[in-house]
Amino acid sequence: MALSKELFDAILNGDAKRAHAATETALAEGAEPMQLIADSMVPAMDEVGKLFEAEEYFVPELLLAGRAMKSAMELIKPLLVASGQKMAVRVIIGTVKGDLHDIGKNIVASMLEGSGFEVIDLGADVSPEAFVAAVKERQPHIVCMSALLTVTMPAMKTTIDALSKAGVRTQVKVLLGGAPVTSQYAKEIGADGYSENANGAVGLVKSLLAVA
Ligand code: B12
Repeated sequence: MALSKELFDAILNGDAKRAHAATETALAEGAEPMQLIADSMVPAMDEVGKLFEAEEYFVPELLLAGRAMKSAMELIKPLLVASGQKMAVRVIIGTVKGDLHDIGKNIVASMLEGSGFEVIDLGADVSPEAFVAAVKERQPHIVCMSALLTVTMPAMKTTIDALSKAGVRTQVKVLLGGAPVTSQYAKEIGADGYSENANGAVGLVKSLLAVA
């Protein structure tokens, strides 16, 4: 049973308690954590986005849906993380400056952790300077950036430029993601890779670093 209609409805209606309970039930019934994300949670957020575009939902509804998504992730994240064995690969991840969307970034972070990578999550609204400081201090192999707004996408380029200026760009591979980002854009601004989802992010890290 992949799709939990109850979880989908709970997120769509911004009901965090119901989302938590629906997740518990679905997991107890044997649903795979990743499939719950792909078949119930992400489609629910897509629907929320459509309702926002149609001006049936407004920012408060987006916030409530985001909270419902997070309360479901509280149960799912430990399961994703537990499935991995630690590898000597360090990843820094953050949502770029000016952008507060962190749900997708959090899923990517959990999936990477679940695949055994060490993940340092800088949070949302991360300035280029903060990315540079973290790279210097933590010496990661990979830097992942997320952006959900077309107006914050340029901060990805500013961050890559800041990494170059600080002399650390060649030490790391830079991966991009987030709904408005494309592989074309990633190429244009000099990133090393792009993926449209969290599974792809794991594959990209593995292929870029040639780990099994
Ligand atoms: C929830 C939400 C919010 C919440 C965010 C809560 C939170 N903590 O994240 C709140 C209410 C804060 C919010 C605010 C705003 N939002 Co908003 N929001 C959304 C909504 C409905 C869902 C986003 C989401 O979580 N999707 C689910 C996740 C799982 O998907 P995802 O983020 O795309 O991530 C996946 C992939 O992209 C990928 N990925 C993501 N990051 C990365 C990184 C890497 C490295 C890789 C490889 C992959 C990867 O993997 C993820 C998992 O598969 C979207 C609509 C939509 N359908 O996307 C609008 C949307 C993004 N918001 C929008 C807007 C306009 C705003 C506001 C400007 C509204 C306002 N007037 O105030 C503000 C901006 C605030 C700010 N400065 O950031 C627009 C953006 C339009 C645009 N193109 O620029 C959208 C598209 C809605 C719309 N249709 O108009 N929002």
